[in-house]
Amino acid sequence: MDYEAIREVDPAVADALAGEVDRQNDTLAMIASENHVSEAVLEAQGSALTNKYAEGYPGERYYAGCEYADEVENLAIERAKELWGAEHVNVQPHSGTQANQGVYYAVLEPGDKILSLDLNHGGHLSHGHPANFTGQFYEVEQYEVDADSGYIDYDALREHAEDFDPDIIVSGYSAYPREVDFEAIQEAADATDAYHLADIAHITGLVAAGVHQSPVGVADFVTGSTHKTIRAGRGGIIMCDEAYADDIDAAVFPGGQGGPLMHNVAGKAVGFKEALEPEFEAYAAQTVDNAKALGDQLQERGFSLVSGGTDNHLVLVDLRDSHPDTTGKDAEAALEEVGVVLNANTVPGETRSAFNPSGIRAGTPGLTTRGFDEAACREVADIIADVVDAHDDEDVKADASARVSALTDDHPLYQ
Ligand code: DSN
Repeated sequence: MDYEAIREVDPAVADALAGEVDRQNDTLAMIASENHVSEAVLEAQGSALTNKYAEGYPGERYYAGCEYADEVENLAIERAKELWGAEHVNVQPHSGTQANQGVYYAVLEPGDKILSLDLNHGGHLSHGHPANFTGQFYEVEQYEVDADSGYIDYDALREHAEDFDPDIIVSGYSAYPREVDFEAIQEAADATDAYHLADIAHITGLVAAGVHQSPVGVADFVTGSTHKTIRAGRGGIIMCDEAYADDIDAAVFPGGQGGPLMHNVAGKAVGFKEALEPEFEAYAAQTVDNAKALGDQLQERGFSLVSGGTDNHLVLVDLRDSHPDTTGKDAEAALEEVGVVLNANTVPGETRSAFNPSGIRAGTPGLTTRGFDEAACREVADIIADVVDAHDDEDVKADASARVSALTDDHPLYQ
């Protein structure tokens, strides 16, 4: 990736792009929502389809010249149907948040009621946070994880639903390390005659590979982003039964978006094809095994994990017991210095702020893409523990940096 054409026009951007490739090669991408797509997906996203306007859907566009756009979008749709088993798929949302917006716009009126998980407990901004349009256009109440176990309390959720009588219940989370029981949430939705939106943004790849239960065929709507565990082109996706197809398509375009980002749709198509290969199941299973190894070793080293472990691709560390004077931002900054890139995160019962919270979230999708196994992830846990234990000690950080370099050298990424 030498970016020759860009360099001729714009050396400053070429330098930044090359710098980003080096950064990804030389550090551990442990932000749980990130991954490393293949060079094939990168090429698709950098293709001439970026020039094409294709408002509408395959075969029904508002502009001429869409034969290749149609071909690519149809491939993305058919592959998504095969991956997740959905009756209808819309691959045009620009992001997971836009996908959620499409569902809300399709079935809710302003002032309708959303019941969703609190952000501090693992939810997402687009599920009704006051700073997001959802928190302003709709009436929102939020459920929480159980204070002692860290697990969703499905009985309490159902009682909350019966009390609040929501129009839609949102499941699927951004910082919840446990398997989600979509059937239990569907029962709460059925009991209150509410729609059920399952936002599987984080676990799209785990669901496609069968290492996490699927909400497709259970929830009314399933949304996701396409660049996280599924490792395809950047953006979002909506899945639903045929009965909702027209409403969802109209809500995405022209309801909420203009022209689809066809170069990203191409990236989705290519990434979905890769995910249909048998190796992808092994990748997804290894991602979960790696997160378990990472979490086990962090616990060995005295760290507290929310819910005591993980069933998926991420661990959520609550620093308050083990490191009461270290904030999530302190840990994030010290770890970034040594090449471990993860994010400070709020934890259930948060006593600090969203900007400087009490936890860190760490995921294994990116590490697994570059070939890390459980032993390598235990070494990563030891590096994290050493640095957080002594985040002002320059010798410890120098040693940690060298160990990160050894790991990245052993697991090359982009050439
Ligand atoms: N920003 C993503 C995450 O980190 O979970 C969600 O949109």
